[in-house]
Amino acid sequence: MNSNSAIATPTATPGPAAGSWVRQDLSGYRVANAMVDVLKTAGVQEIFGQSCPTAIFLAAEAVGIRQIGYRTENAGVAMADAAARVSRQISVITAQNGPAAALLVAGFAEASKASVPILAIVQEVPRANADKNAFQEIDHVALFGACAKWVRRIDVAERAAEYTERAIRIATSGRPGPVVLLVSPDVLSQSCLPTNALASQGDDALGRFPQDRMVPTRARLAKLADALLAARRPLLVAGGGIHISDACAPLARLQQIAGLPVATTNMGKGAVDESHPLSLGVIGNVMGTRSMGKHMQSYVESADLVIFVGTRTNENGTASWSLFPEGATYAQIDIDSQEVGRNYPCLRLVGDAAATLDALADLLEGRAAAVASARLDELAATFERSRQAHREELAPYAESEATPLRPERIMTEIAQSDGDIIWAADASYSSIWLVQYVRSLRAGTRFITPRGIAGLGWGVPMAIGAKIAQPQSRVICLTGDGGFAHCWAELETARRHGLPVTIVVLNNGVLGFQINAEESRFGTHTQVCHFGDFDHVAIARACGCDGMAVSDVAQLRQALEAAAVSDLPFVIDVKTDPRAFPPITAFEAQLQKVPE
Ligand SMILES: Cc1ncc(C[n+]2csc(CCOP(=O)(O)OP(=O)(O)O)c2C)c(N)n1
Ligand SMILES: [Mg+2]
Repeated sequence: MNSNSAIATPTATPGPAAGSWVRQDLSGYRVANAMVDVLKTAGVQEIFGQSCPTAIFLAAEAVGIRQIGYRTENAGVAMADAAARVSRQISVITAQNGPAAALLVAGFAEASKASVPILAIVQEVPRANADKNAFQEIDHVALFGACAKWVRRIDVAERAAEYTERAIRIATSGRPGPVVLLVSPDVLSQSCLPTNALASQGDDALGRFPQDRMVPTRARLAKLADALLAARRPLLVAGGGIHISDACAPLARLQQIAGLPVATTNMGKGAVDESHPLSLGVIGNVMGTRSMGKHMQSYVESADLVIFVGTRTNENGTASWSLFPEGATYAQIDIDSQEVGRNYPCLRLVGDAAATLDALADLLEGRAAAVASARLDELAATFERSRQAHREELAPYAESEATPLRPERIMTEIAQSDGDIIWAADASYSSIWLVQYVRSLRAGTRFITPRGIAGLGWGVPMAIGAKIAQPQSRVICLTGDGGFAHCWAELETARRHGLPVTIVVLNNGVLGFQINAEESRFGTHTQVCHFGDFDHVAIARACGCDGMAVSDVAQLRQALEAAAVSDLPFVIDVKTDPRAFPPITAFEAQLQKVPE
């Protein structure tokens, strides 16, 4: 044996591993087909992607699943998130291994906190190259560990369909959340046998959520029903879980039967008709000057029974856990047993919000009429006085003609938009202006905001995702100028896919929240909080969209009318007062400091 032949033995050779650029044969039925067939059965109509893993998209196009080609992965995942929230159907996104996968992380964190089911199919490096510093190789399992509900790699071709179905079931059952399937191109192009079509019936069909609707025990429900009858000042706090569970109708029913005052969190906005005499509006850390919450605060602070439904009882929703009275009795309805009792010792009701509220309403039906009408008699007039006081306090701002325009006035104008509207907003002040000053006049109105983790730049892609899920609705999105800059590129995505959303940019020339947060903590702010002059309409036009720059009320009205009939995405760039900030209670002291 000479020395060369020893070197040539396969085990000793470090030379080219198979995989990366090997020509792949996709004829016949392959793993990609098996996975896509499960998606099709799960009702998936579009996949958010950038053509990778290619085998998935070739298989998807063959069965009529369209691809929405995002410009950036982080925007793509926000689109997928909003599409799932609006359609109550799992969304699917794909990404290449490495840097592309990493850009899904923030969006997955949002979806985890907001309980939104998304399936990410992430390309893995070829199996033969794993752990050799293959191109763009990172540890995806560790990467998604903190933000996904479940992560698995598909290694065996015959089990690809099974894993895909399981991923969808896990994402949509219990507390919904995002999941990841890792699969390499070599596995995707392996041959396999078609599996039998999966059962798909009714509202438990694969891909829909909530997958299962559990209810607490009768004893626990009866205990809460009794507490509700006995309470003098009950309060139900509705979180985003009401929308996830499709529980608006059961909530309205319970409110009617029990004469129950209902407030919402930012995420729960739209859960109730805010013109209902027992609706308190949005509460939490936004109960300062000119908020409805300020005028409802005395009721909240004197509640003797607080029922949380589908809310994380997080910092903002509870004003840093200071808002609700210590002496009150608490009950919490949530699908996630780990959320129940997290921050408030309570009567535990682990179950689906819609099914549990319905079961509660059933128990109270016929028993609560006297209590309900007494409460209505006592509280409706009090709440109406609070609303009146709020209207009077807000009017000078909501009706102001001053320029640069006050955001409250901008809200007055956009709230006049008619028709079936899905509202969307970016993080920062935009979502607060929106939920504070555009009223929900129908239980179930959607206000799509990234308040899971409040990432900047989600608003516009969320609007695009909402429009994809419900093209017959008008979508109006509010965003700050800072947040808009995170995602301009997706205007082109919206135009390319024929998605005429209206985007209102609050152009205050500053990172507004950042300034107020720094002023609050340090009495000063740093130099990068101010932008130079900027032309957002030019950006819109460059992307093939339309737009108008606006600096007064008359122009704003014209722009809103033009946007309503435009068949292009339309950007309204509104010069806005940089001194204005929404009623975040913690910023109250700055009202005196900065004269308006
Ligand atoms: C991805 C991300 N980066 C940074 C932040 C921190 N942040 C929160 S609000 C804000 C300022 C936002 O400015 P703009 O979008 O112009 O809205 P404005 O507050 O001026 O209305 C910043 C930097 C964040 N929440 N998310
Ligand atoms: Mg700004």
